[in-house]
Amino acid sequence: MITEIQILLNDQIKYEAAASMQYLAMASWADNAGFSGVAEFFYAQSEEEKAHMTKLVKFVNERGGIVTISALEKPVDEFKNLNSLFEYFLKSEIFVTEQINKVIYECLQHKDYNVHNFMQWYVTEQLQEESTARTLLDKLNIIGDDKTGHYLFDRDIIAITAAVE
Ligand code: OFO
Repeated sequence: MITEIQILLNDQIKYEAAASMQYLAMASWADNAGFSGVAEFFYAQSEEEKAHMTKLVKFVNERGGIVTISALEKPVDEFKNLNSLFEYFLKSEIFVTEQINKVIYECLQHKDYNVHNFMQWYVTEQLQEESTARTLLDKLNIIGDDKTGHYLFDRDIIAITAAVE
């Protein structure tokens, strides 16, 4: 495996792991704040990111590359309210998309069409996750500070998410 690509894929493994831990922290925040629907949403997101990480680890190993598991920074675990929680979600997803674009760019530079092809799955996934994050944030912006609105958002988040996907 081309060294530059291997470095980027190992970075990506770290970003997916960091996203998993970040969403776990967000799930826990929501759980504590009494938003059980939002908590379930982020527990599930955390599991998804872990699966994305493992998929990359397996791919690098299958291709004869060397996987490096990096230490992670402590995730952000304090949020002012639901809006700031979902703003952070969107910000995290945008960051991951940018990193995936870097991998894709590098694959094209090195004509590594195998990794390029593998990464298309992540491109599609990011598109969907960013769209989910934007839809949920739009809804929260409409709700504003209304407590009843937050209650209903928490109750309906799984249904809203299913509608986006
Ligand atoms: Fe790994 O899917 Fe988003 O970040």
